[in-house]
Amino acid sequence: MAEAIVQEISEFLQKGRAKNVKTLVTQALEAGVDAKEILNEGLLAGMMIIGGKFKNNEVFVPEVLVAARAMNAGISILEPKLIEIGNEPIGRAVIGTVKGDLHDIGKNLVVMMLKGAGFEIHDLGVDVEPEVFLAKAQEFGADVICMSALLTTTMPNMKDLIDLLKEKGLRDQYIVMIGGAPVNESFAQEIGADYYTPDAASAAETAKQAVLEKKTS
Ligand code: B1M
Repeated sequence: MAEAIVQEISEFLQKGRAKNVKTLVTQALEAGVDAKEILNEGLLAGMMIIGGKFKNNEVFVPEVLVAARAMNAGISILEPKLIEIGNEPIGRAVIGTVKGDLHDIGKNLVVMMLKGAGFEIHDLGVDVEPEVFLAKAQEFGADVICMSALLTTTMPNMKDLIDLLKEKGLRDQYIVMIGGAPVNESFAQEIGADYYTPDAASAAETAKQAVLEKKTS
């Protein structure tokens, strides 16, 4: 039963049928299917298939866009199940997709997981300039700055924020975390980020640990 319904979710997502995805995700939750299974085996699996077809020119931007909308529709139903916030935030984080980059699905997942880990989040959206990351981090008293990038052409914009922090003498004030499909550990080291994590769940786990360590050091 669970396998059949998540498979159907994946198929409707690939067709960009947001309404069907919403209905099926709701039904799957009601039937007791685990929210993480719906996310990983249904929504993310469907998006991976679309990504592969996009790469091979079997589908084009409009198809990817409607699939992304269907993905976000499914995520909106799952969100309350994936988030269990405590009373006091364990830390504050600002997050955004870097300048020039409009991909936000992965970033939105990181937002969800950070909320679930007990963070107060200020989501700056997409196409965020380094100066805006810094201004908002200062305004909200952030402990962590999270940057996401999905394009090899926008990855270098992550370094611009780190350089800006150094220039202003503020580098030690913030934990800087980066992620996104083209990003990796060696890139993080090269640009001087504090942490790279490959997925949303490990981003939340790492952020929590890093903030607790900083507060007790
Ligand atoms: Co775009 N796109 N896209 N796209 N798109 C990619 C990224 C691409 C790899 C497709 C491909 O060629 N196979 C390719 C990039 C190639 C490259 O740079 N090497 C690409 C391209 C080329 C483009 C355009 C240039 C296409 C065009 O216009 N000709 C254009 C650029 C627009 C722009 O940003 N300026 C473009 C546009 C779009 C759409 C708007 C149509 C749409 C985005 C819709 C949206 O986000 N609202 C879109 C999509 C959906 C994709 C693919 C198919 C899927 C991305 C996605 O959402 N994945 C993608 C192919 C792919 O990645 N397989 C592709 C699911 C998501 C959950 O994964 O974001 O990786 P991801 O997040 C993961 C981890 O990376 C991690 O956590 C998540 C999992 O838990 N993570 C973090 C993410 N951020 C993190 C931050 C962290 C830690 C972990 O710490 C802070």
